[in-house]
Amino acid sequence: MDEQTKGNILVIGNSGVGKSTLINAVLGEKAAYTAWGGDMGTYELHRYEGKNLPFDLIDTIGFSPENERKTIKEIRSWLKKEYMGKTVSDGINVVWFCVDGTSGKLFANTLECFAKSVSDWKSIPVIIVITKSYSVPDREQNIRMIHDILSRQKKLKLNVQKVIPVVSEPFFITESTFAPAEGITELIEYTNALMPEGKKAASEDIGRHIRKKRSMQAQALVGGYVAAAVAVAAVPIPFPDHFLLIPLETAMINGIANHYGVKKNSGYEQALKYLLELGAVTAAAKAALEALKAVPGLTLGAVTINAIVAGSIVAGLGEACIGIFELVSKGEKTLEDSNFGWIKDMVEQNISVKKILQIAEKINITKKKGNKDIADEINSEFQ
Ligand SMILES: Nc1nc2c(ncn2[C@@H]2O[C@H](COP(=O)(O)OP(=O)(O)OP(=O)(O)O)[C@@H](O)[C@H]2O)c(=O)[nH]1
Ligand SMILES: [Mg+2]
Repeated sequence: MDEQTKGNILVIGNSGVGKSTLINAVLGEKAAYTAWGGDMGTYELHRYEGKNLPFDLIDTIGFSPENERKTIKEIRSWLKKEYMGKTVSDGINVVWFCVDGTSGKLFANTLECFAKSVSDWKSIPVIIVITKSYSVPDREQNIRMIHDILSRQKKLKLNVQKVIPVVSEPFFITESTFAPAEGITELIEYTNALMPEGKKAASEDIGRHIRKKRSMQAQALVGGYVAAAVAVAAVPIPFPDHFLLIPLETAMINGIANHYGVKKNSGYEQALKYLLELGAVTAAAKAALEALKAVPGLTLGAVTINAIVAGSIVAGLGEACIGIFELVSKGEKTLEDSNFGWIKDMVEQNISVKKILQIAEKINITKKKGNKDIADEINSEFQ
C-alpha cells in the first residue's frame, strides 16, 4: 500500500501506560523505545511504519498531570507540521486512547482530561485500549466501568467505537506464572474496520497479516510456558514425579485454543485429555533421559537436564497445538469425531528426542545454564 493511501493511528495516553510497548507488539518488532521505572520513556513524537498493515502508528509523549497541556500542544504542532496545516482529522484516521488496566480508579479522571484536551477532534473514531490487562476477571469489569463512565458523562463527547483490553507482552508474576499476550489481533482487525474505504486493507491482506500475527503470538505464548516449565522442572527430583507440569500444560493448551477461537465443547475436552496423555512428561522424558545418558562428553547436571527435557516437551506440545488448533479454526479438521490419529502424528512430530539431544549438546558447549538461557535455547530451536 503506498504512502498516499496509508492511514495513521495516533496512540495517546498517560505516561507509562504502555503505548510504546503496544506499538511494538502491533508491529511485531522492537521499534519504539520503552521505559522501565524511573527511565525516561518516549520524549518525542515518532511515526512508525506499519509494514504489511494498512496504517502507520504515531507514538506520542505520555501525559502526566503536570504536562498535559504542554503535551497536547506538542502533539498538535507535530501533526500540523506533518500534515502541512491540514486539520488533525485529515491526518489521523483512528485514535488509540490507552488507559492502564491496573489502575481502573483513574479511568473517569483520565477520560475526562482526554475529552477536554481533544474536544475539537470529536469526529475521529477512538478505540479505548486498556493496556496491562493482566487480570482476566478485571477485564470485563474495566470494560463495563468505561462504558458506564461514557454513558453517564454525555459531555465527554468522544467518538468511542470500541473498548479493547490488551496485554502487549507476557507479564510474569513468578518465574512460572504469567499473563500471556492478548488482544492485539482484535485491535488490528477493529482498527482496519474503522479506516475509510480507500485506506482499508483488502480483507485477504489483513487476513494474512492477522494470521501471521496470530501465529507469532501463539508462539510467544508457548515461549512463556516453556520458560515456566524450565523453572518448575529445574529441581533435582526424578522425572516421573513431574505432575507439576500438568497444570501448566493444561493452561497452555487452553490458552492456544482460546487464541484460535476453538470452541470448548465435549470434543475439545476429549482432545485436551488426549493431548495431555501424549505430552505426558513421563514417557517422552524417559526416552530422552535414556538417550542423554548415552551422549559422550555431556557434563550437564540432573537439574539442567530436567529443565531441558521438561522445557522441550512443553515446547513440542505447544508447537503441535498451534498447528492443531489452526487447522481446527480454519475448519480443515474437527475435534468432534474422536478420530485423533492426526493429533497423535502432529504431537509425535514435534516432541522429538533428537531435538532434545541437540539442545542439550548446545547448552553443554556454551555452558550457559541459567533458566532463561535454557528457555531461550529451546525456544529458538523450536520456532
Ligand atoms: N509485561 C508487560 N509490560 C508492559 C506491558 N505494557 C507496558 N509494559 C511495561 O510498562 C512500562 C512502560 O511502558 P512504555 O511502553 O514505555 O509506556 P509508554 O506509555 O510508552 O510511556 P511514555 O513513553 O513515558 O509515555 C515498561 O516497563 C513496559 O515494559 C505489557 O503488556 N506487558
Ligand atoms: Mg513511550
